[in-house]
Amino acid sequence: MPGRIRSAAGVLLTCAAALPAAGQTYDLRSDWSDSINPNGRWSYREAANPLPKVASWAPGGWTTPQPAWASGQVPAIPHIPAFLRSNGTETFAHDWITGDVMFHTTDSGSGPGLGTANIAWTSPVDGVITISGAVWIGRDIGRTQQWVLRHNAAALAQGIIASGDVYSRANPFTFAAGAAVPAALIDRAVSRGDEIRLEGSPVASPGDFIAADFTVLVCIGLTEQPQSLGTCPSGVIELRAQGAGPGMIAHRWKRETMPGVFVNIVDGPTGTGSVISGAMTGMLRIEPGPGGALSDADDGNYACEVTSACASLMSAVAAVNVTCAADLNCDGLVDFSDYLAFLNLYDAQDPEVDFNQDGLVDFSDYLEFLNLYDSGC
Ligand SMILES: [Ca+2]
Ligand SMILES: [Ca+2]
Ligand SMILES: [Ca+2]
Repeated sequence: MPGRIRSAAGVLLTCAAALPAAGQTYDLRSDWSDSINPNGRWSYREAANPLPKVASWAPGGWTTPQPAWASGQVPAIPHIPAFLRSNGTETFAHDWITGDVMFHTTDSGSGPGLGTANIAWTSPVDGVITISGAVWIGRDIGRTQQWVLRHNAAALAQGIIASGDVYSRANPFTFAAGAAVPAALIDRAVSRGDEIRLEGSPVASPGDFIAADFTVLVCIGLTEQPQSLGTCPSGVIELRAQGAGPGMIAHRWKRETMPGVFVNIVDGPTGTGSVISGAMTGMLRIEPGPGGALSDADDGNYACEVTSACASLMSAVAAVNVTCAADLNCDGLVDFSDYLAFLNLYDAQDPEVDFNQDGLVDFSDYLEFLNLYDSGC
């Protein structure tokens, strides 16, 4: 069921030509990998450095070693920071259960101290996300820790977790409770490549284990944006956009008819020599119709509105320019390479350069070409 509209230019649509969406909930716990880091959108790091795998990591009192992303093997220095998803074999007192994710913060006494331990999620979309999660002290031996949730450099939420505080696995310190503006975690705009990052570090004491839940829901986004392009009258215009989010994803291509006004495109002949297809899919195609061609009538700004079960979003705007017959190599530009192409075709008496269509390739075609060439189409 379509929900909120995410763009001033957007008009919410129901659309029959919907595609199934990939899973768009990213959960630190269920996405966890003991085999690769970065792991899809997640990485387990010290500062910007993803940590290597240590197959059998086990601090004192931890009877059964288990896999970790860590600076090194215990008891060697360094062995911290370390990130793990518990296999449930720890024998010291702790406040996590099998399957929970926890990390030991940077501690220069046991590690290189290269920076803050952090779990980063990197956005695959330009779009809108909702962030949720919580932290608590995973092991309480009196070491106070602080945590910060960031979007790139900006702090969204933060807090202190300490011995004897109210926080525990049963009552964790939620991101929302530590947020300066809790609503900023909901329907938050992100760009592809942005990081949402949970950082943990010691406060005037050694590092220790912070246990964490961390989930990012992509409400609506675009993993692919349409790109501006130019082509010649015999060419084909292909614009791509790929929506992402929960539920079925609908794609709806639009064209700007007045500044800022985008109107739905429909499949079929345009009436100016071209034919449109894919107007309700991830790829819009405009090509010459039977006996026709692309023309300046196809020039313009195009965009795709994508709609998930959660919201709608307008893509970036792609500018399309159809050139003229002087663009002989059909790359959307009229330049010296077209001039050379003309000379070759002229020498070969190729009918493609019979610009005045009199059945001959001669000097008058050269003059026609020069006129088009000088105009730049
Ligand atoms: Ca044009
Ligand atoms: Ca060209
Ligand atoms: Ca001619």
